[in-house]
Amino acid sequence: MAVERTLSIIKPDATERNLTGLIIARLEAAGLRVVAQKRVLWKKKDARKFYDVHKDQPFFKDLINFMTSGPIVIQVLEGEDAIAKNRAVMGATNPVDAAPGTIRKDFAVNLQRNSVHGSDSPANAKREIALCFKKSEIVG
Ligand code: IDP
Ligand code: MG
Repeated sequence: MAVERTLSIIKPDATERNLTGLIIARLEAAGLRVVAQKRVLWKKKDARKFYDVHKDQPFFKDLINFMTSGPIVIQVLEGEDAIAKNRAVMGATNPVDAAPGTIRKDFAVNLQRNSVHGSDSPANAKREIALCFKKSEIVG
């Protein structure tokens, strides 16, 4: 294991329900450290660029509408094995399949409104962090 960085997003369904602090507490309790953070409202073009990998999926348009429907909190998380650790704390994409005690099991509304995003690989973590933050905005 090595110290890694991963990109996390607290999605509009969670900011709307004022769950930002509860979700960050879960991440910190798991040993992840917030080394960059901002609350923003994405334009459609921002969301399309971020989720470009899903552009051919049937859910793409709905996903873009959802991710631009309200404020999001974007973070860089740092820690041992941070990419896999964050995915474990998040739980499965569909909350119906998520393990007990995970963020998605406890907070997600449904498959789309599933409260959090987390990078799924070192290559995607690097791409997503570079897309969302300047180097000078990340303070470890
Ligand atoms: P992940 O967020 O667990 O990595 P992805 O497959 O990368 O899941 O999908 C990105 C996001 O798109 C999901 O978190 C969810 O918000 C949404 N999504 C994924 N699959 C579906 C679907 O079948 N219907 C509606 N929304 C979906
Ligand atoms: Mg994904």
